[in-house]
Amino acid sequence: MKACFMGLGYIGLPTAITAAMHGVDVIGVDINPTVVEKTNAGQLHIIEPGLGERLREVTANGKLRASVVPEPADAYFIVVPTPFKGNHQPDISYVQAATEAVVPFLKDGDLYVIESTSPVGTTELMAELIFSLRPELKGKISIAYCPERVLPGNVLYELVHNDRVIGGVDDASTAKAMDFYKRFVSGELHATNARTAEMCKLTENSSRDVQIAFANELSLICDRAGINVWDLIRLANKHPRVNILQPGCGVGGHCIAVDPYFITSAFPEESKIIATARHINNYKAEWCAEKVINAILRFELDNNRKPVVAMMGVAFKPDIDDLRESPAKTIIDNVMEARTGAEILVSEPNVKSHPQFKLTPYAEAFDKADIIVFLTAHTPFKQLPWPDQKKVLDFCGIFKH
Ligand code: SAJ
Repeated sequence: MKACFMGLGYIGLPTAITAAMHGVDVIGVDINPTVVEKTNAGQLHIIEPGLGERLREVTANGKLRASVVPEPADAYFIVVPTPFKGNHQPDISYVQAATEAVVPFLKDGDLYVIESTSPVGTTELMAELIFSLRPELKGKISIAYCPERVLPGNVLYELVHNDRVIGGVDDASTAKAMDFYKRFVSGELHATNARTAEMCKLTENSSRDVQIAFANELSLICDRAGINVWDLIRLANKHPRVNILQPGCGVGGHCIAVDPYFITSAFPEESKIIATARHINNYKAEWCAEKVINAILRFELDNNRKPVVAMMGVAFKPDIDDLRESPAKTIIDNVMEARTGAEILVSEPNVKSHPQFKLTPYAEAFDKADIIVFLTAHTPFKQLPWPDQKKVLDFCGIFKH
């Protein structure tokens, strides 16, 4: 079995490596020559625990090679980004480009699978594209959708152990795709059709977005009502059928903050809760920035000088180095743009440098600042003492009670 993975990013590379570890001959394709060079040299271009050793193994034993162009294979996997455009409309141009690149290689009996998060109907659309270019392949190849569900930081484990939902454009395609994933997935494989599988991925992340929005809405209400939201949620969760998530400074990353728009842009009339959740989670970052700006002005009025402010954490969630779509960054930007004259120190213990912000070691920022703003609940921040003499704005529950 030879498989061609189109896209060697956060999902494509670990999946390609996992398939190679399970005996598949893998050709990994990426349009970025640096990614290809590094991969062939056995060097990771992303950060993911345990993946470096596995990459070295499968490049050394020849099971995985990278290239900027596809090669003939038995199965093709589309694992490229699907961002959204300015108006929150999904951009499937990378999926289309990767599909067009493999079309000339497709032959009788091959499998074509999309893993990229995609709007409902994308797999059928790509099937139409393939058959418009290669009409003789109709009924001869298998076409399916199988979304990834892994959590960054635990990818190697989850790629193998998570259940997967697999939906073909027909039953034979579903069966053929399931046969492939059986090679390395020990979780259950659930058969469905392509549209349901596409919607399932969007539903999973939208569900989490809605639940986080509920927690964030509670945090706004509690702030007005003088109630500690962390205490409130802890107590409400003592009910056997209540399980509220944690509020934060917004929702970041490139999945939960993006995927719900794939539903709202296609079904605007029907997706009221999903759209409102997006709105609440985006608003939460603006609300946090307003709180910081107000605290700066209050400090100046009370002390007759401008404060030093520590912005603690830039990553989009705890203990990672990923800053994409981070609400913490939005908050820091908004506070800086307000030009209050306060000295703003930015700390992010998980990265060495930042293209926009000069980073200050977190212990130093904590000591120097008059106002401490916790944006990301990184573990080292939790060891810091409660600062009696300073104003603390804890948006992520470092000091929960
Ligand atoms: N967050 C909160 N409160 C919470 C939990 C999370 O504010 O109680 C925030 C985080 O701080 C972060 C954002 O939500 O800003 C997203 O973090 P996350 O840990 O919920 O999820 P991601 O984006 O790292 O990964 C998600 C996962 N999806 C689900 O849990 C339904 C993962 O399984 C998916 O594979 C991934 O999206 C993806 O690639 O789609």
